[in-house]
Amino acid sequence: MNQDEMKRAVGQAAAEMIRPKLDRQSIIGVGTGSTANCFIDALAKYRDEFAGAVASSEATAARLRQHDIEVFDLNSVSQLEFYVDGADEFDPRFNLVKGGGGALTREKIVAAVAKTFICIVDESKRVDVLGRFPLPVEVIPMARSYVGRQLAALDGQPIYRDGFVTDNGNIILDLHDVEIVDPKVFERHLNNIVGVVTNGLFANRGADIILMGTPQGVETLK
Ligand code: ABF
Repeated sequence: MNQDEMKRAVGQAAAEMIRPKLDRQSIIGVGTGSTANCFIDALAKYRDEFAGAVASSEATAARLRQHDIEVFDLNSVSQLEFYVDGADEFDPRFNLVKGGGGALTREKIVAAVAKTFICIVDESKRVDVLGRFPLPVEVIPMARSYVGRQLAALDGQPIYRDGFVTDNGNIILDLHDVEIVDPKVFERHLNNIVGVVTNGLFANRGADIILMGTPQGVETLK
């Protein structure tokens, strides 16, 4: 399988994994990105078997609606059994870097509500230590320079994602060249910088299950 086929395979595998647990009241948390899109396309085949979805971005909401899947406001939902989303990197402890697509804040909120986070990736996303992929940090626009200086003091190189505005009206600083040896501590540390809305480390709430596409097929990591 090539990379696109691996993405389609893990999207299909995630839909098949959750399908037996769905009923007409079920609402599913759905992530953002090309792999999550494959999940949406696979899920659409079963759209009469569940109530709808909560989307982690405007782009995902649009794709769900194209498939006639109802999109719910998270505030109207008290429980999500599953959140299915991709990632930019994962490590052996299921810590993740996410947010390459800029949807990290809503992704983190939906993941927080879900009981089970199923992460769908191809094997290129696997690393021993997080940090090869630049770590996205969503920042309130007026704090951009201040947060940039704070991030630079951590040894990394923050780079402003020029021209990009998040669904929440904020900007992104991508932190390059950091080796994240203790993801849980680093995630909390970044959250404590005033002006930071969210960072792309999903360590304190990492994945529960990883479906990893390989050329030979889908591996389930638990
Ligand atoms: C989302 O999509 C993100 O958190 C991550 O940045 C990205 C992965 O994209 P893709 O599946 O296109 O590689 O899940």
